[in-house]
Amino acid sequence: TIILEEDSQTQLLHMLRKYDADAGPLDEIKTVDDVRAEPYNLPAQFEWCTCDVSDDAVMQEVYTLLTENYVEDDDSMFRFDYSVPFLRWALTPPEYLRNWHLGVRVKGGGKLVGFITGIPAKMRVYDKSIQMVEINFLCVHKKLRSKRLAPVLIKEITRRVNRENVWQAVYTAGVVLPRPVSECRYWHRSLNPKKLIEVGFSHLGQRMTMARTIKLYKVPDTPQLAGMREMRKEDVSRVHSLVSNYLKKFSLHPEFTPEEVEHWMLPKPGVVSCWVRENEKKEVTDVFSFYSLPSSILGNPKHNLLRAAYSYWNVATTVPLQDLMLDALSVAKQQGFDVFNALDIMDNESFLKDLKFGIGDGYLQYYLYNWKCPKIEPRSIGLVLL
Ligand code: MYA
Ligand code: JJ1
Repeated sequence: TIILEEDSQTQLLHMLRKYDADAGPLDEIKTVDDVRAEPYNLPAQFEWCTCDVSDDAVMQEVYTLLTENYVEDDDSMFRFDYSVPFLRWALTPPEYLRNWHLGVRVKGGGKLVGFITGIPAKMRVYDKSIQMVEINFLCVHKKLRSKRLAPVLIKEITRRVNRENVWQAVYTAGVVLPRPVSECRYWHRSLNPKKLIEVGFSHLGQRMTMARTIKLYKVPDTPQLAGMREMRKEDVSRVHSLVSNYLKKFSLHPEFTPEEVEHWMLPKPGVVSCWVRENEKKEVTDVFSFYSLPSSILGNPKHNLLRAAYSYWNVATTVPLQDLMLDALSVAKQQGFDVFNALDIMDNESFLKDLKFGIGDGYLQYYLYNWKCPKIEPRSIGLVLL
């Protein structure tokens, strides 16, 4: 027990109240009945659709829209190429809503030209747990840009989410929009430097030859830590504890159920990899994971796909995080990835430089919708969106 003098007590109360006042919803409090029941109007040539992710033909249309029109780097050299199995995984966590997979088509069930998605997630922001939606995959066909279709997609997904009594959202974007909660940066670890240089993803360093560069980026062929193996179904409960306990120290983080950990972390070939470290007593003590998000290489005669692994949920309790992540690099290299990407969030700073990651030219801005709170440093972000 700490005993405080009266004016210290007053001061502390004042600080706590001020801290509390810095956090909360921005909009007036509404109920589901205050939210309009009908979809918003689209320009006359378009109609809304709910994209059924269990339908292969629909997924092929979503895949084509995104592969041809989704996020590119600043110099339009690369464009994200989310695979169909990846998109299915990303859109169907426990308790997902069909209704939150929103498309815009040319009237009469024509071509898919717009898309935005929401999935449910419980988020901790500082000292509050909030039921939120994670918004992702906002996309308008290149031929329909700057016609203000995006704001209509955002309004309609907001309506559909509000109708489920959810009033806060979290999302990320490469661009700066009103009020990021955090500004994070991408770092990249070359695994196949020759290809990365050939496609303009990276450049030969000064006073470096190709042979020296290849040697510089070599990683072990197999994990070096004792007891590393792929995560299995029976590890879910333990991995849930490890990840949940770890994430508590970050100001913004998801609060997973065991079912969500199973969904997001059990290995899915070509989608998500997850390895655990098991000790002699068969206890799981550490875990790393990464997901597969290739990019199309635009206009290169020799290569058309950049295979990128993205750092996901990693927890080290018995070894330095750096040693665990070296094993992640080895596994990614063995799986044929050209590059391993990570953000400067969570404890990633502790290994980025030593493991020869280099800073990228891309930023990732984190946003909260209808939630006011103090800014968060990248190292206090405990959230990775796909
Ligand atoms: S981030 C990934 C976004 N997608 C891409 O970057 C793919 C390539 N680009 C495109 O497909 C289009 O350029 C998009 C804009 C669709 C991005 N987030 O229709 P417009 C604003 C939010 O004429 P277009 C992700 O998926 C812009 O400032 N707003 O423009 C998370 C302007 O607004 P204002 C954006 O270029 C998405 C307006 O759109 C973004 O044809 C989170 C212009 O509209 C952006 N990334 O289409 C969405 N980019 O006039 C918000 C531009 O105000 C969710 N704009 O300046 C909010 C929470 C909703 C749920 C709430 C529930 C409670
Ligand atoms: O991949 C990215 N940048 C690369 C390629 C740059 C090509 C020219 N613009 C980059 N490469 C340098 C790596 C090098 C490796 C050896 C060591 C030194 C460094 O920097 C960037 C991220 O850095 N990616 C993008 O710009 C893609 C968009 C990112 C925003 C994502 C928004 C997601 C929204 C969905 O929620």
